[in-house]
Amino acid sequence: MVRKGQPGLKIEQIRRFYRAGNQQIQHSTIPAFIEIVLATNMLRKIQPKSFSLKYTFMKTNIRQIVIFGLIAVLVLGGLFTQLPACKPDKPLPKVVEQPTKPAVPLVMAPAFNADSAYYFVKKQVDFGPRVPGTSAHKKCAAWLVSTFKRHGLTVIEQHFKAVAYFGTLDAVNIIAQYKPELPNRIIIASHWDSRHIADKDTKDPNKPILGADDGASGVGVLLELARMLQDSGVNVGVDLICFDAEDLGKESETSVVQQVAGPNTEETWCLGSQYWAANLHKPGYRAQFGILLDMVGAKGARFPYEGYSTANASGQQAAIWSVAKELGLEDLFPKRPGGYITDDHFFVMKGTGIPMVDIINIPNEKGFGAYHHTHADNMDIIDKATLKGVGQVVATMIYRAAKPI
Ligand code: 1BN
Ligand code: ZN
Repeated sequence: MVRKGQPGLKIEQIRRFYRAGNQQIQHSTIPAFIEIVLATNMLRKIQPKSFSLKYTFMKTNIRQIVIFGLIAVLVLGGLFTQLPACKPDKPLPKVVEQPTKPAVPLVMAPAFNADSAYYFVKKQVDFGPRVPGTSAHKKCAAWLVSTFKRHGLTVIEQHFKAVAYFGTLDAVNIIAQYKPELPNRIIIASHWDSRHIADKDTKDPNKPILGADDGASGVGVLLELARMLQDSGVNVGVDLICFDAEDLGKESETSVVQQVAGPNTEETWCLGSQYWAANLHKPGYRAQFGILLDMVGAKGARFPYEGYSTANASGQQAAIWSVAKELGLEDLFPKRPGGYITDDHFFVMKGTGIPMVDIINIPNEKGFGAYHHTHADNMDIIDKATLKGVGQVVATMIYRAAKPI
């Protein structure tokens, strides 16, 4: 019990008094200097308002005088040691400010090289339309396999028959594995085929398209990631999967960007990912999560939240968009819903339960860009800045999925 006017108060007693006065001061929040101020305040505070200074002084015993004196010496001493620094003729010591470090530093990936990614996109387009069953398709597959191998990856070619709505075609999924021995794995995927028709074009709608964005852009990013990974030593298994026969589907009567998931022709699309999900390249294969890249290189691209990803891989989607924000890419990756797209990630999630996020260009509420499934999908619409933004975000996700060694 602390009584007012009690001589020789200890700090703990003062604290108790403050608590009793409902001031809720915690021990850990009181540094030594404040203790002294508190003590001085307390000594002042404990004097009844009606007492004169003289009267109070007379009542104070020697112990109080000693304590008061000590406090005065400490406070004034502290002040005087600071004062010389304020003299104009004495130069201030150079203060080197230390940046405040976060408790756990965030892992950053090396710079993603968009010039190199662009070169890889162009190389694919130079083969011509890569429609399953054609010679351009075969030649491009051989080049993809040799390029991944050249970058030190272990490649599996998964050949299958793609049963399209208009016939059966030879197709191949290409799985390029970085550190195939590691159990902790992630998938970065894209489709590598291009559409057999330009069904949204007024000119030559029955001819196949080059698919610079719709096909080659995603694979261009995968190839550059392979080049980055080869000497990185980054401690996570990465499967760079090029799905075939994604774009042989039958266009439905409704919008391609369905605002609600609906019935129809969805299983005529994404034949490669459907095959892979039913015939995993390794029995019992698992991955932490996957990222699908589809149309990731066009000028003016926007990557909003794709609906199936939000519904089934919301945590991973939020993580990707938060990396984008951290990298100053919130314009490219707006946090708005973009509708539901029946893309390869849909079949991967349906068949394996591995959460997978689709990064896909949906530039406005009308849906895909005007070039989509037309002959305008050529190198003219490819923008290195878009490749760079997507590549840097995905590279960061890979580096952050790695376990510290
Ligand atoms: C994406 C790009 N897709 C094809 N080219 C997949 C898709 C399938 C999109 C059906 C909409 C509907
Ligand atoms: Zn397409």
